[in-house]
Amino acid sequence: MKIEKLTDTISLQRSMEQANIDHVTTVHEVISDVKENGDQALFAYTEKWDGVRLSNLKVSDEEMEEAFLSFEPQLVEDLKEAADNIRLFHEKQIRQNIDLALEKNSYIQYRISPLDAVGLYVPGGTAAYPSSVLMNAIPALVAGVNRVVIVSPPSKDGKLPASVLVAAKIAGITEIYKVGGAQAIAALAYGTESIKPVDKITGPGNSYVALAKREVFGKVAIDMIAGPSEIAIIADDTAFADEVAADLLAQAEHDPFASSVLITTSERLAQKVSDEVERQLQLLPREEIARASIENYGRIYLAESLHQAVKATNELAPEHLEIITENAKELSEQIRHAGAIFIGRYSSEPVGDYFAGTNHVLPTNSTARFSSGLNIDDFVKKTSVVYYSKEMWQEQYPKIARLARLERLEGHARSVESRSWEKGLLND
Ligand code: HSO
Ligand code: ZN
Repeated sequence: MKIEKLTDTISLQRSMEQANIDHVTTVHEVISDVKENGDQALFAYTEKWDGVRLSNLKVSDEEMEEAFLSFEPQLVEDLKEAADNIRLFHEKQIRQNIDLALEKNSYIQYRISPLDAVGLYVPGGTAAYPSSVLMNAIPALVAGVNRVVIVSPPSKDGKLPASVLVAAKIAGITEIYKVGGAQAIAALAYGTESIKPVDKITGPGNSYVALAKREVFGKVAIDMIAGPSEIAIIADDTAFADEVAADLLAQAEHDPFASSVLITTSERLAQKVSDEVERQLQLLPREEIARASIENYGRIYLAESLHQAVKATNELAPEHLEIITENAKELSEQIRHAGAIFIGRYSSEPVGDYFAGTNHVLPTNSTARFSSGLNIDDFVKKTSVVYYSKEMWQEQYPKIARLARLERLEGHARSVESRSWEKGLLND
């Protein structure tokens, strides 16, 4: 791994593939087709792109049962425990309505209510992560969303991975459709004969899915469009090189565009981690992906002090930050910008990816400066409420009328004043 001296800033900006114009056109056509032809279009695209002619999109109870029977019982237990941890942490995020009593028996309120329906996209192939099913589905259900559905592309045998079905059931979802790509996003946004539309679509996907989510945004809400995963690790002389190297590789194996950086005050650690990454790379099943990621977007930075390391990290605003230093807890308090922070040697990122209960859908590409990981607020909306009594209105309406006339909106002024008008026959 390349070792550099830490200057003031680090950038993880990766030149992502430019949105392919052909893809944009295809996605637009697919969406129009699904809007017009509903299920028929879904079946046709599934045959064309997933290589299977289905007669039914919805996953049946029998398929669900079959998935459970084929699954190792210990893994069911592990997923259940992870789900319980995620549920607990997200339940704590639930916020109370605001009810503000004003003078003269009046009040204003903020009523928080869940979205009615949410669709979760689960990618196919090796990226069909059951952990991501839990991370997306559980916050929605905890928020009180009534209908949470999953769409995911079937494999050639017309099935979805057992791990996805088992995780869905554990999370509490049973409405699952075997359809993927832009056609699935179109179905969720506009509805078809078998899939009723939803209000928000979350979950990762390939470039077609990302483009489709962008196109339907406005008709429905979407979550963030996440970039490739990132980790920054701040470590001092107390860290073990083999552990730090393993943590960097855990991120690198996600994606050739993933980025893993170590910021350390220890020259000795820097050198050892660099050697250790190479040694461990050769033993990693996903060596090819991880090697590409490390070569292109992996760096070790030598910092003059932990203070400099913290400063650079705050500017970087990484998706994940591990702190493996002597005073890790105290140091973590100086971090203002990171999607998630992992403190100390026993809290490596996979603890959060899978199990601790915090969410693993996190802001990438320095967007942690202004945004948060997936949470309860992503699945609720707030409605403000006003109640003014007659006495309150009487006291306040001249001010409101004056403010309206300041904006030359006479109609607004008359609206508040009209309550004082002499009423004619209509009101008798
Ligand atoms: N580190 C990924 C999430 C994940 N890891 C899923 C394993 N499975 C993005 O935060
Ligand atoms: Zn991960």
